[in-house]
Amino acid sequence: METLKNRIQGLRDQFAQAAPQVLDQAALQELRNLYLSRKKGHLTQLFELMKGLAPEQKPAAGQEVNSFKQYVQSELDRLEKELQAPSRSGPSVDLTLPGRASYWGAPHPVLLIKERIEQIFLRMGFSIEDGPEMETDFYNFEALNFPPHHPARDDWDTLYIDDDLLLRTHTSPVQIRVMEKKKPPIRMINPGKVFRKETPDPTHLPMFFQVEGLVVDHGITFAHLKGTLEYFLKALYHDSIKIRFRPSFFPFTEPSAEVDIGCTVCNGEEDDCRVCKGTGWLEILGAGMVDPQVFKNVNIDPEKYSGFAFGMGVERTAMFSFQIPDLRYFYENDLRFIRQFSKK
Ligand code: 2NM
Repeated sequence: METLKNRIQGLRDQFAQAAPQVLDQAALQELRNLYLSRKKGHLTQLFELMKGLAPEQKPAAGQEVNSFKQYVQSELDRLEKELQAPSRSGPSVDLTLPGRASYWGAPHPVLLIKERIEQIFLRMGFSIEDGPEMETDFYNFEALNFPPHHPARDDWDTLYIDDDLLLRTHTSPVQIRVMEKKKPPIRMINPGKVFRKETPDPTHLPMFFQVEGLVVDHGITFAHLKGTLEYFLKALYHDSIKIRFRPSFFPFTEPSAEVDIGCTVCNGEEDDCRVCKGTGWLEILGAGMVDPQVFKNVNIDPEKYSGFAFGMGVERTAMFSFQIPDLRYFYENDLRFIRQFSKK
């Protein structure tokens, strides 16, 4: 009796060891034969052994052998079901491999600054507008008062798709599209990607983000332009930021100005500052009063309405906010760079 019990325990252990190795139908059949085959299966042998026992031992022995047979059968059924489940048909999983660390992304610094700019103008009641990145010559140049072959076009290195289609060199075409559709008052910003035929270097990229803005209403003056941009720059940097307006030229505005802020790195105190080159000033915005010809091009009467427009490069602005020395870092997609600009 004891030998029988020991034998069963041994077989049970062997079975428990063999079961996890069963990965296909052939192995399952082999295991089934080993235990249940009528001729030489372990269970057949156990029943043979029982025959030699004293009659009074047989009932207890029968119980032992039968319960082991039930165990074997139910385990074989379970293995059969597992083999049919799809998870077993793919590559098996090696649970001893080290885990793969998941990595966290972070908001891109250009988008962080773009959103900050948007929030400030939303608070002033501006709307956010959008338009196509591929434009016609009319929207990108002609409506903005660049006549065909005019030398002013030479300042914009343009990526042409064919004679008429091009990748927009500024987001101003969005303003033309809005002015064509909507009557003033207009108070809008139009953030987006722009494209120029440039070789990347620390201060140039062939693709970058702009935020431009436009206000059109009765009686808009240069004072509105100045007040709006001063409010904006103080909100973006800080209340005591130095601001200066310099006369400039754009084909679509008259008069035009370039707007500088006091250097965010040296505050005008270092002669060899590599950001402001010792000038103490950083050029951050272009702006001006919308040229009457632009209004005529979109059927707005310049005798009744006036307006101002402005534009800035987002990467440039982010460069000054975060003190990044080279624009190319923004698009190398190095997570060690990108993670530095937000808390998460
Ligand atoms: C700038 C600077 C100055 C501008 C003007 C216009 C429009 F459509 F109203 F004529 N759009 N954008 C403008 C003016 C853009 O970016 C440096």
